[in-house]
Amino acid sequence: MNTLQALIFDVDGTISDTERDGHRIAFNAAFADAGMSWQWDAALYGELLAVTGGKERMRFYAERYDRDFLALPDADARIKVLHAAKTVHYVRLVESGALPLRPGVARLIDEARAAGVRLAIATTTTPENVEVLLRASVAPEASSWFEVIGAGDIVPAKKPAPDIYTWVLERLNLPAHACLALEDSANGLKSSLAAGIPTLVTESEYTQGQDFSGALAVVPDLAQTRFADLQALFKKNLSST
Ligand code: XBP
Ligand code: MG
Repeated sequence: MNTLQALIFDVDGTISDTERDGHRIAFNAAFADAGMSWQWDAALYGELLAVTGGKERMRFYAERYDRDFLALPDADARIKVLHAAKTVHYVRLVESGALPLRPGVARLIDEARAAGVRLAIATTTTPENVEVLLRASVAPEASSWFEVIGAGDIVPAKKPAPDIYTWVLERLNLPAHACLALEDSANGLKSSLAAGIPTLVTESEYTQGQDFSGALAVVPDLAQTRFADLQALFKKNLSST
């Protein structure tokens, strides 16, 4: 199997810059609705992105900044409720068209489909968030273009653990070396590489300058990356391994 069989896309930061003006706003709206004083500005949110997963991120924040919250007997249940409310806000935001695709993403998806390459998603975000982003920002039927969508709590260990990529590979029934992953963060890259998948990194606003050792290449965005370039990178990597 020496031709590229599948492209596996990360979502947040790779398909769209969703964090600062999407997830962050939705978290803050959920905190305000619950009458809480938590408010995450753009800089603080950058620190919190060290932890993937919204529920895990809230717990990380509380560990650092609000240990009284964590001492509540129902802290975990509260986090779950807050997260569900955050997802409602996020879905509404995406539906409003607030989160456009990053440059080159739509074209690359079209080119890959035209070439008959299989498409999949591996993300730590909640499944509803993926569905709505694909529907609102790619095309109404875009979910059906992705044969496997691995998202959220489907695996207990989120990125940088390899589990979500391994889960997707199993469902695609493909070996890691037949695929190429597209990621934007060091945590995402660690995850895809630990699963054995060659990976191209498109830096995003929060991930510029992170350690991307092991990536096939690092580009500022996908505007100049054609599908043919991905195939060439893939082949070059195969011949060097
Ligand atoms: C990014 C994440 C997610 C989102 C928030 O995932 O870490 O946690 O920030 O989404 P990726 P949830 O880059 O892997 O797409 O609140 O739904 O977890
Ligand atoms: Mg990402």
